[in-house]
Amino acid sequence: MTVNAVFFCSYKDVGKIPSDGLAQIAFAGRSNVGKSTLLNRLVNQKKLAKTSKTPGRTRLINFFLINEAYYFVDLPGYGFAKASKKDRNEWGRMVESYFQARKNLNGLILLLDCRRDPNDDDLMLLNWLQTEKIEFTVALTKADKLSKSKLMEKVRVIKKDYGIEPIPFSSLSGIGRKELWKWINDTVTAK
Ligand SMILES: Nc1nc2c(ncn2[C@@H]2O[C@H](COP(=O)(O)OP(=O)(O)OP(=O)(O)O)[C@@H](O)[C@H]2O)c(=O)[nH]1
Ligand SMILES: [Mg+2]
Repeated sequence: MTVNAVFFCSYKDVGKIPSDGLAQIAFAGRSNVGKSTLLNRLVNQKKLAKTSKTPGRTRLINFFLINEAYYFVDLPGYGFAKASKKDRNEWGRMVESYFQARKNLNGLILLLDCRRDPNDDDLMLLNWLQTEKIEFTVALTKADKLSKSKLMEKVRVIKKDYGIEPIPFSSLSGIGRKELWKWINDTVTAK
C-alpha cells in the first residue's frame, strides 16, 4: 500500500484550522510515547513528523494531508515534566481547545507505552473520549521492548481494566501497522 502524505500546516491558534470538511484522525498521548514516530511509520516516511529522544518535541498541532483526502493530526504530548508551568499550561490549553472545537475529528489514536501503566492524564483522556463518545483506539507503542508473553499480558490487562482491545505497535518491526490502517480506513469513511 502506498500512502501519499505531506506536511500541511502547524497551528498554535486552533481558530486557524481550516474548516474544509476533511476528516481528521488525531494522535494523542504522553510526551515521548512515540506519536510522531508512529505517524511516520504508518506512512513510511522517516522524517515527515519530527521525532526526538527528548520529550516535548512536538509543540504545535501539526496537520499532515493524507492521500489528499483527510488529515493526520500530531498533537503535542502531555505530561512533559521538564517543561515550564507556563509552557505546560499553553500546551494544555491548545490541545483542549482543539478537542473542544473538534469539528471534523473522526477519530483518535491514544498511544500508551507498553511498558508503563496509564497515568492520570492518560485516564482522563480515556474517560473523556468515552463520555464524549469519540471514536478511538489504543496503540501500545514500543512493542519491540517487551517479550511476546509480557506484551500479551499487557494487552489482556488493558482489555480487562478499560474494556478496549489495544493494538500492539512497533515502529521497528512494523507490527500493528496493518491493524491501525484498517481502523483508520474504517474511521475516516464512517461519517
Ligand atoms: N524501540 C522503539 N522506540 C520507539 C518506538 N517509537 C518511538 N520510539 C522512540 O521514542 C522516542 C520518542 O518518539 P517520538 O515519536 O518523538 O515521541 P512523541 O510522542 O512524538 O513525543 P512528543 O512530540 O515529545 O510528544 C524516540 O527516541 C523514538 O525513536 C518504537 O516503536 N520502538
Ligand atoms: Mg511528537
